[in-house]
Amino acid sequence: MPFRWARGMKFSSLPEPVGSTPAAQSGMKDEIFKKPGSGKTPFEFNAQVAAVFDDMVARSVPFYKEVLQMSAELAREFYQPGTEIFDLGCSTGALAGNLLREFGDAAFSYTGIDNSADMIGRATAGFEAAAPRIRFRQGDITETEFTNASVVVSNYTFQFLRPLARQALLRKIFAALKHDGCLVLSEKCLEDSADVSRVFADRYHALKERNGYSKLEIAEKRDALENVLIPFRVNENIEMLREAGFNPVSIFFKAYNFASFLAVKS
Ligand code: GEK
Repeated sequence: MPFRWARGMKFSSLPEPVGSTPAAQSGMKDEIFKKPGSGKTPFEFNAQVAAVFDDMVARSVPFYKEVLQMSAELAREFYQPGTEIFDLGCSTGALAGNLLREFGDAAFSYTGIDNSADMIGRATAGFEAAAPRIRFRQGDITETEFTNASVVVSNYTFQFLRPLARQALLRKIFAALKHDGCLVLSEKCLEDSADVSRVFADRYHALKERNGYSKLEIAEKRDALENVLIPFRVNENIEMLREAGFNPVSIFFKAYNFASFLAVKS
């Protein structure tokens, strides 16, 4: 039987420029790892990080704004009226801006969840005018409950969860999703080949340099992320998604060591 979403392509109007949140407009530059030794303390999503987060993520994640836009387009494609879009690890809520543009006047309901009070504070302040379509709540995504979802987005957040917690969360997401609903998952990944992983990591660091980070900043941040950001291999992510029950599972975007997956509950 054909899927509801496979019946035909919907053409939405051309999107406006993407990925700009009120926090991004504050223009705070990420200079957290400028000092030698600043990477000795393990990375945390605290007030200092939240204040510069939009600049940090835009300069650190390849094609970040494009991935946000694609996530919003996929959300529009799979959204079922009367259900919820959940954004797990929403940070400052950038995806909400893309969703508002993508849905236009169409009804939808979005909840962004993050366990960092500083991130949620910024997200809530930035999207006050968009309530009640857009809501945020503070919570640990491995513990908080979510139901009645047709779309779950989790961009660059599973990588911060304890490896053992990831499969259980995928099962919980699968259970929360309506039939024909989807999960959009983006992650920093490793390849099956350690050599290729090294090449991709080098290319990634070159991209960060082009985006204005010094070699020292890149090295300090890498130290701070040691044992905090734990990437899985691309194929491990796919296996986990399948194990949770998703089918089909597709990669909709990939750039070196960053990949975005579309996983459908069919
Ligand atoms: C974006 N998706 O802009 N529960 C809830 N939140 C968590 C947890 C947890 N257990 N662990 C980490 N976080 C966003 C970017 S950032 C990615 C996501 C990055 C939150 C954490 O507080 C942070 O806000 C987010 O996950 C990861 O598209 O910094 O590379």
